[in-house]
Amino acid sequence: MPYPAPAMPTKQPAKPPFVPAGFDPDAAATGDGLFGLAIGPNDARIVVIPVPFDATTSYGAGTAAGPAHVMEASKQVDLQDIQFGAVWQAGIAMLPIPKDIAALSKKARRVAEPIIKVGGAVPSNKAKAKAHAKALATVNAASERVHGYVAREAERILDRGAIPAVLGGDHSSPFGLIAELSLRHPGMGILQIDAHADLRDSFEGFTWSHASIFHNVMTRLPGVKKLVQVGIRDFGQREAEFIENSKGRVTTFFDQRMRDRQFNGATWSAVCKDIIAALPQEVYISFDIDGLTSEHCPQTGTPVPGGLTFPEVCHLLEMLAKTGRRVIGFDLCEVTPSTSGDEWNGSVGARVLYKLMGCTLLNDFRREVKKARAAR
Ligand SMILES: [Mn+2]
Repeated sequence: MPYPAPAMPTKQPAKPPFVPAGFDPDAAATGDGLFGLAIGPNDARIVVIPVPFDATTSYGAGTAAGPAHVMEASKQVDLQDIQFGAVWQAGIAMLPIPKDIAALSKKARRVAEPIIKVGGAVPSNKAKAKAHAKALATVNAASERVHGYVAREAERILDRGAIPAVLGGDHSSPFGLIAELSLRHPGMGILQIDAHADLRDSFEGFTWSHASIFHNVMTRLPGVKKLVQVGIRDFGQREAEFIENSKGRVTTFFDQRMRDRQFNGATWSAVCKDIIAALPQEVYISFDIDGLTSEHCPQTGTPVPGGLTFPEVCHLLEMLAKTGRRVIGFDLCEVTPSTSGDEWNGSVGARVLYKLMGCTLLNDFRREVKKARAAR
């Protein structure tokens, strides 16, 4: 192990922590913010941009409700973390869920549905083909509006010196954030945890499909040097070719191949070491909840057998933080409330979100301490 085993990390922040007067982290949540905290976005170290948008999900719509669902479930998460300590003390907040984006999602989805139904096939009838093209343009324009909203908010958060995150929404949600970060951190890498490669060159005609996010990222954002995919178990021929032809810019840890190594005696730690070694110093984490095994996300848009367990992901995140990698931002996407009204999907999502924050903040604090020491 390249790092010493951690002591119980009870005092994470080295800087004066944000602790509201009289706040008891062990009491039932009283604040109406994320994780029951009552801190505003202007004071938070991590600010979450909620994106209630899912115009193009192939089947099982509903991830537009993800931000509200995760927010609700987050109030039940206990705030002391065995791996990352008192993560909340750094200051965590989420922007209000934008009603206009939620309305736009509904509208775009209505327009997209007939196209999704026929798998994007262009009708042979001339008039119908024209309507089809018009519908595609409407949905693409809606997606671009979402990217604009996310990029603008990300810019504001970054200008303040805080760390931005996106809570989707479908997996197209974070494009504006990744774009903004790629301008400020050229050479950055992305750690993608996902069941799907998401490397399609548009899907069903939608330029900004959830299934195309990393095709768009890798072809449009030259500041992104590297994409490392983990848990992939659903991909097409052209996606495989894209990986092959990427000249090492995309490294994919296919779920089956990771398991094969473990079946032959490799430890999960050894696999994680290779995943992390493929990443540059500055890392963005893109977390599609369907990267986990499907019992963690029974309601997600496109569940696939296989996948990572929660402790495996936590181990990977802790190892990543302890190699000193800098996490510059992250997203969590595709969390979908169950139709029966139980909180399971949101509860898993909220816990993944807290771990992503812990992983991000661990080195953030160390850097702050270093900076403070250097200044003395
Ligand atoms: Mn995905």
